[in-house]
Amino acid sequence: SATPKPLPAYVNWKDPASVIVHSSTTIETKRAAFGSGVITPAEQLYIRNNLPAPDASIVADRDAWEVAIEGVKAPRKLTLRELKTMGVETTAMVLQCSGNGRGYFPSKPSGTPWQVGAAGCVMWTGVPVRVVAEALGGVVPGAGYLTGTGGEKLPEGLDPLSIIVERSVPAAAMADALLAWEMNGVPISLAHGGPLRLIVPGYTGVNNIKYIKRLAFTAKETDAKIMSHGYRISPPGGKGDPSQPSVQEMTVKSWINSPAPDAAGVRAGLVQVQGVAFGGMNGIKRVEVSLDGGKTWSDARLTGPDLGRYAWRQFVLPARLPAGSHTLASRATDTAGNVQPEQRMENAGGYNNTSWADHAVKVTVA
Ligand code: MSS
Repeated sequence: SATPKPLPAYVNWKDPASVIVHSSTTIETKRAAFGSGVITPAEQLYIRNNLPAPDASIVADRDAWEVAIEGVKAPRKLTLRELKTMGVETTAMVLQCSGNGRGYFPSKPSGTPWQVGAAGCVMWTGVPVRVVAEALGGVVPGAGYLTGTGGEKLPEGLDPLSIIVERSVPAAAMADALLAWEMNGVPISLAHGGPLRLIVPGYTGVNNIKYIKRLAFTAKETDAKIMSHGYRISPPGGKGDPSQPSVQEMTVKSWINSPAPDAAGVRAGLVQVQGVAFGGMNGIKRVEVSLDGGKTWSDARLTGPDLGRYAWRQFVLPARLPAGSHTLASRATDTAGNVQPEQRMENAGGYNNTSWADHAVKVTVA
């Protein structure tokens, strides 16, 4: 196999042994590197940047960072220093790229062929967006969307709408959204969106705008291409357009991390089959594990602390595995009764893959 690509400078603090560097802007956590703690350490967390990360100077004086709040009765710019005085909340959330699992689409959609590792469970601290809106007089009537704009410097000579990272989510998502300045208890790194990031719990990665410089309550979705044509659920072979659903709320999903596929040294006898499960907008009610490729299932036990409905849960099934090869699969059910499907939903972009069959693990036991 080819020599692994080195970590780019802005993330040279990540653990090279834990990640797969697809490119300088797409870095995945290895399946075998997800540990047994609920929270994914920053050193292992995946990276997805649609544009190169801004200059590190933007995190030199974090408290001076400004975000423009629009679509409220009294619109104005707020500094991070001011935001910190307005309120504080901490939420554990699965951050997952919309294209996580794309690598299992046989159609090989363009885009990074992520397996399971464009996801992590992360703790965010910031001020609730609804508190900020209230402090500025409340949202103007008729604003159906919450639109966030990334703070990247845009290359000159291009139509800004064709390149800007700007996304709209239904205004209802404001209920649990944060303007966050801490990740896992420390100031958010530049790579993960510091000094300030919009966090929309339960929504796919792209809706969580890094280095946010504008947060607007708007009547319409933004016309930015990343919203209008990108990240749409298009029919196989088709192109994205605004009439198609956008990637927004995540749905129930799970996968096994241990034993990892092709793990060396799995011995016949008792094996602790472990993984993670999350419901997107809902908590997890149940995880089943199959040791025979999905023919029969047993209830796994949820382990570790429950950090709320947006976090993932860990599960374990102690299993006696004889020598030979085995296909291990997991299937989660959320608190609303939604069951993780066997099949992926085919789409041109390779988004939202929750198929338990695609995520099954083949292991050889000696
Ligand atoms: N933000 C900004 N500003 N920019 C960019 O590029 N990207 C997206 C998000 N946000 C961006 C943003 C995506 S797309 C994702 S996933 C995420 O982010 C990631 O994160 P991290 O931290 O991990 O890197 Mo897909 O759906």
